[in-house]
Amino acid sequence: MCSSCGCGHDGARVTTLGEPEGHPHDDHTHEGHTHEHVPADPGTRTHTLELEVAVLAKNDELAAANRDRLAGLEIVAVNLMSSPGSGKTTLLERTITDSTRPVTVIEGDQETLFDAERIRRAGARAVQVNTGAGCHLDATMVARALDSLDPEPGSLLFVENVGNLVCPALFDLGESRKVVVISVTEGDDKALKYPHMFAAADLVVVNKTDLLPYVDFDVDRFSADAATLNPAVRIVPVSAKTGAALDVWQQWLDAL
Ligand SMILES: Nc1nc2c(ncn2[C@@H]2O[C@H](COP(=O)(O)OP(=O)(O)O)[C@@H](O)[C@H]2O)c(=O)[nH]1
Ligand SMILES: [Mg+2]
Repeated sequence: MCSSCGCGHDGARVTTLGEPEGHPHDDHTHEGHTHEHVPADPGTRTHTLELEVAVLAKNDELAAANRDRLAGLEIVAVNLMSSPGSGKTTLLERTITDSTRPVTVIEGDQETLFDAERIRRAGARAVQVNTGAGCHLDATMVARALDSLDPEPGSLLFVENVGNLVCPALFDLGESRKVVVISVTEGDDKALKYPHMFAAADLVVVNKTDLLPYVDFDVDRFSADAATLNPAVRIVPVSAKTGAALDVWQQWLDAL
């Protein structure tokens, strides 16, 4: 986790983008500390581990509160995780267009409002959480984002996590399902290299299948590796660009 990888949070920023285009609305930005700062510890490994356990336990408590809050509103929340560039935002743009339920999105990136702006252009409400030096979203950030976003009862909420196949796996956000997106340009060895992420997933989207003729990604090998880590995991190969097999993804979402 973060005290191991060295990332820190000097204060995450939550920015609410207004209504989707055609529905003008004021933007709001809130700044402040949302994450207990874990100082670099030159001392013993034991002390570092104690800090890690304490931070994760606190996060789990806050995630449980998020889960209760979302359940009370009958909102299904999907935590989307991947390396940077695997196609999470592109997949969301298509999903917003195809969804029969209202969709809202919490966008996580270290900097910029780019992805929240893309979501808004696609027709859904979004808030952007900028984590600064942080490499993942945590339950506190999601709680603050929910305060701003105020998603409607019965809607589908996506949390696009910070692009990273490591730390986001450890932080429960209070989501209903965890989805990992991997694109075929990343190599078919990634399940075994990043086992925690794939072991935690309810579903893995293998994106950019339109590029399969040009790369040596073996979908069967990848699926077999993922199954050794997580026998129950569902693998859905799609192309968010061409729309190939997105109906399978949409059906999985509809069944949640
Ligand atoms: N060829 C191809 N490119 C894609 C696909 N999905 C996304 N991309 C491209 O991959 C890049 C990163 O996509 P983005 O959605 O921003 O990824 P994110 O960082 O995971 O949100 C962009 O240039 C997209 O156009 C796909 O299915 N096929
Ligand atoms: Mg993105």
